[in-house]
Amino acid sequence: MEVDQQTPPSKFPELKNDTFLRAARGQDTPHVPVWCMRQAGRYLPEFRELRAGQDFFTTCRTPETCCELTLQPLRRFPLDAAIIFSDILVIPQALGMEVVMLPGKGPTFPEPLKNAEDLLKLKMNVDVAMELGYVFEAITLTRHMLEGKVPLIGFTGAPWTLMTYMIEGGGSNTMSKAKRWLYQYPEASHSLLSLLTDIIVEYLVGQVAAGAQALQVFDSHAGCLGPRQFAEFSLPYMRDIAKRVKAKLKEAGLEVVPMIVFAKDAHYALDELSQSDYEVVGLDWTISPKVAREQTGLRVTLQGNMDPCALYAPKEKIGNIVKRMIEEFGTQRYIANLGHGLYPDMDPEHVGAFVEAVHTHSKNMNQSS
Ligand code: 1CP
Repeated sequence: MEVDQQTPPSKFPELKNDTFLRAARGQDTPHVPVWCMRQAGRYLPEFRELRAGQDFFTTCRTPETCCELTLQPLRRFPLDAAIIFSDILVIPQALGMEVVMLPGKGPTFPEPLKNAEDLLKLKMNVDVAMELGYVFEAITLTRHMLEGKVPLIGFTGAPWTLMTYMIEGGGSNTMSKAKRWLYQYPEASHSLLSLLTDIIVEYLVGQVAAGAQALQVFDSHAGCLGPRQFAEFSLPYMRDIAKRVKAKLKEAGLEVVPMIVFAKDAHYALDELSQSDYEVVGLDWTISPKVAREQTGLRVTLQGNMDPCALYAPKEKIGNIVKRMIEEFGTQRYIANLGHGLYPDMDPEHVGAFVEAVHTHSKNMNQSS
């Protein structure tokens, strides 16, 4: 399908299922909406087939393939939202860093940042539309091809999580190289986090202009920071992102879309996160829904948080786990999800059982209340 990039958002097909957006905005829903982090992923045979032999970041730069990968899980499961297929590491690439995907090893930076002087190697005035326009194209195309079935979520990595990859050069258990910067080069760390924040703000506004109907900020590596370091090196930037994105959307006459913050393992910051400009707070599985609700009240919608590994349970058991989870969260101001992404060895049928159980149990609970 030919898509004119100039098509104004009003020309997008009408949304048929707004359950996810209603929940995100704190409105009542007839059932609990559900989606899964990493729903477009290697656990699906059709995903592996389409990706076979193609370089990961080449895929990310091919809007037609991103669109197809985004749609694949929706053909199998009655999910209530789609998330654009892309990766958080496209931002370090836009800053001029090389990132390659090594089979069996994951994303790798051949030349990670080593010391404060290395910041000079980064591009300072990134033209976001030029460097990341391929993501915007993928979003616009996908929004059309979704035909209004469900809303499309755009996303970004949070400044701190992106900083960890840029310094560690890839995945890490301790994040000790990146954390070393916080103690040895606090000023340079703040410069890098500010630079990332500026790009992220523009990138997220661009995603909404292109057709994203909600935005999620992934601070996947928040957990290696303690409360003090999170308060200094992550939270202010996360807050700034939500505030500035919303102001810019208003200024540009674009829809002010709901925003989700997912700061994995940062339970100590739940209260503060629920008082920032995010409508939805995503939770990992290591916090009980009751405790999370007590800390956030009804200020925000909560999203999460089934242990992804619960999908290894027999299908019949998944229903019980889901039922208990919804009972604890309640059926309103709640978006069901996993506490982190799906793993490649998960059985798609079990993912289907999870999605179905959320709909069935939440409808039953709504009817009997
Ligand atoms: O070849 C492949 O298919 C590699 C697997 C893969 C996939 C499917 C990677 C490499 N990225 C993605 C897509 C992706 N990444 C999405 C797509 C949309 C969806 O969710 O369906 C999203 C939202 C991401 C975001 C992302 N990338 C995060 C944040 C979420 C999280 O998992 O915490 C992170 C940390 C990354 C980095 C990354 N990209 C890929 C891998 C294997 C990793 C993790 C590397 C590591 O830290 O070890």
